[in-house]
Amino acid sequence: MDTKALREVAAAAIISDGRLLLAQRVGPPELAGMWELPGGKIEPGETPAQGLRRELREELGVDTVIGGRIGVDVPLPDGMVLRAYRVSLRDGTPTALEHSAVRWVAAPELAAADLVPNDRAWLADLVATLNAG
Ligand code: DCM
Repeated sequence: MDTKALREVAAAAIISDGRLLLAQRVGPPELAGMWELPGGKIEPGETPAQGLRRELREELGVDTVIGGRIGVDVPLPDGMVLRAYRVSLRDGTPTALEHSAVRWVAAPELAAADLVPNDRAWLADLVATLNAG
């Protein structure tokens, strides 16, 4: 029997001045060029907030404050689960260190963006959050 806890992939809804940060994937080939909420796998021994802060430092070169959840849990293969968190910037300007580009989008551009399929599950919640701000 497999008693391992679900491995989590955490993704960041970084919102600033009414816009959301999107990052463009470099791979795998089926996702390359599509846009995602940046983040990554939480390592054993990390809380989701610790792991997500680490990933955002590595991927974007920024220091962040991790807030509450947004949107549904998205099941991934291999017993992993993808979860999104609200995030605010504490220091630094997001830079594409591991993506091909980053960009800030307001609600209309978000709705039209070529998002990775998993992240589309959060689209309505993200648009509502941007429109509320
Ligand atoms: N992933 C996703 N959406 C995100 C971040 C990650 O669908 N916003 C998926 C892609 C991979 C897995 O999570 O299947 C691990 O991410 P990565 O390849 O970036 O380590």
